[in-house]
Amino acid sequence: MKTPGQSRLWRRRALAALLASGLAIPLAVLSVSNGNIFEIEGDASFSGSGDDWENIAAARPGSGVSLDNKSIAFTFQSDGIGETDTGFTGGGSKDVRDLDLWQHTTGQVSPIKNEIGHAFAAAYIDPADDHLHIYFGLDRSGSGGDAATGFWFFKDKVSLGSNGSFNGRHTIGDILITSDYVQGGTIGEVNVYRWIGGQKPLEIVGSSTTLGGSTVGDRFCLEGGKPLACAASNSGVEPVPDSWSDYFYREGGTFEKRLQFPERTFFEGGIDMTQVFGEGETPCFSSFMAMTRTSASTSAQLKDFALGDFSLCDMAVAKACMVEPDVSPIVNPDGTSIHTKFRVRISNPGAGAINDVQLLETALLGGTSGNSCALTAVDIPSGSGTPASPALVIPSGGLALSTGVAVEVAQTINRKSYIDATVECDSMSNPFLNKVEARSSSSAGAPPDLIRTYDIVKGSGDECPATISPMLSVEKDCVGDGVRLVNTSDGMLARACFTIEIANTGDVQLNDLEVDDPRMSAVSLVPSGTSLGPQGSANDSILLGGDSDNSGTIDADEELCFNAAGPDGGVTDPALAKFENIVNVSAVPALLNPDVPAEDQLQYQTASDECPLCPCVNCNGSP
Ligand SMILES: [Ca+2]
Ligand SMILES: [Ca+2]
Ligand SMILES: [Ca+2]
Ligand SMILES: [Ca+2]
Repeated sequence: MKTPGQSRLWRRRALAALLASGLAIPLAVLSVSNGNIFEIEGDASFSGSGDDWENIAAARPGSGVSLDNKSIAFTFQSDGIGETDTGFTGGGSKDVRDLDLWQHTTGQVSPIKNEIGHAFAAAYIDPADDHLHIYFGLDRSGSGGDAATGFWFFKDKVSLGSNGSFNGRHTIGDILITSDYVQGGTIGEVNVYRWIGGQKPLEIVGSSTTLGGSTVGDRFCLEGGKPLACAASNSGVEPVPDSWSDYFYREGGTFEKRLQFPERTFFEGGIDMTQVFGEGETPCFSSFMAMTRTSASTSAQLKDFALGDFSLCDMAVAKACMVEPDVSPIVNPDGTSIHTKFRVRISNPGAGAINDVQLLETALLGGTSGNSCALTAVDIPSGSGTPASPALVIPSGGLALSTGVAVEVAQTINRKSYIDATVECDSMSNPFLNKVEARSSSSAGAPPDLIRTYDIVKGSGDECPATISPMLSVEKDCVGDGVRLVNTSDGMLARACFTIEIANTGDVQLNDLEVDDPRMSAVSLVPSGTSLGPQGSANDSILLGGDSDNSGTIDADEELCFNAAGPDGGVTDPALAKFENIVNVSAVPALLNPDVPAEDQLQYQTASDECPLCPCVNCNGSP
């Protein structure tokens, strides 16, 4: 038995010997079975020409092995085994059912021959004809008996949901490949299905039953010069590559780590997706599932599965606050709303272009919400995509957005590229917890099948609060700097008159103003509901006790006076006697700083002044 290292060495030596001998290496046909792209031959080891799973496993996090791969997208999943495994349960878990009828459970769910240890997929472009090939495979922890496999490529993002459910649904164009080992373990059956929805949701694209097939070594391919699909499983012991996550095999009761795949425990296959979808079409798969099953039939009972992201053509959307001094985020001149600029980045991390890219605001806008947003710019970096068609016209001030109404922001975004849209919002909430959705289509002109959302959530650190500076000032002044004597029906009385000036010296409107001066009035000196606009606005201050109507004279109803019943403090020397008066003012800011308790942001101010009984005579510092 060769060890893994010896096996690779042997292969490389064989290749070197072949080259040295001067024999022509036969030109590989342009097909999914082309070993110069990917080796489907029933092992996982890289032999030096095309990639193999050894290369893909090396790219998984923590592999500790440095080995390149030429894939344009890949996934390598380590599945649970034994009690930690998650597999199918329930009668609804069938290929012909949509995912809302599937169920999963965790525990020892599978017979050992169905126990998936790892599952993997990788996508390649054939440089000769630009065809998209997708390779897939799994290893299992037991052998014996037949063991059918299935591989789903989902366009939707599929993940495990709560209570045994699955998140995500089938989309037209999802692909299923099933295969079975027959006749003592040799692969003899391969079926390719496409999800088309409706009563009979699985349409057969090609199968060994209708097309026939042929076997070379451990590899079985559907018939044709460019086979639609191929599959292989190991007829002998094969090394587990060094880059692999630990492989466990169970014989009897316990799982043992092994350095070789026992025969028929390793499975791999490939499909020419361009033959399925047609030239120039890139199916935007997002998720990949490998599964074991009772047969290759679409009515088979499904056993174990391994599920992971496989972003062949994907989209992501993210939203970030743009912090620009005096621009964003700031309090608007109205003092009741904030202005925030957001950068919405829509990116395509996948392998094919995405089409008809749309942007939607999903936060509540307009009406009485106090929120409004406008698209003010779309930036498509050079080479990243093409502008919307028909062209997007953004008027000065921006293109107003309505909740849930899509705006096309780009016709295409190229693979591994992004575009930026600028959205500017005004809101009476600080911060504005804004939400956005991006939509695009895997096929130009088709309804959107990639839908991604991004919410700015409180406490996430993404919020974009404006810093509010509420400020209130109060001045109280004794009119004439002393009391005056007035003749009343009660005789001559000393009357002390004051002016009170209350000003908003901050950037935010102050509501529910209260001016309390118990000597003047038992109730607030201003009507309930009085507001002061931010500093600089027309209503940023109130004058009480003065010529508030600007008529040139202080009318009786403008005066703010009280009759002094006697000198304060029992002072008998009239020169020292004075009448003091205090005013307390409070107000509630229209906007609050998010991280400060609301009660700590209420505004309180107190002012006082004195009216002396006798005017200052010498005015040199002593009365
Ligand atoms: Ca291989
Ligand atoms: Ca190989
Ligand atoms: Ca599993
Ligand atoms: Ca498993």
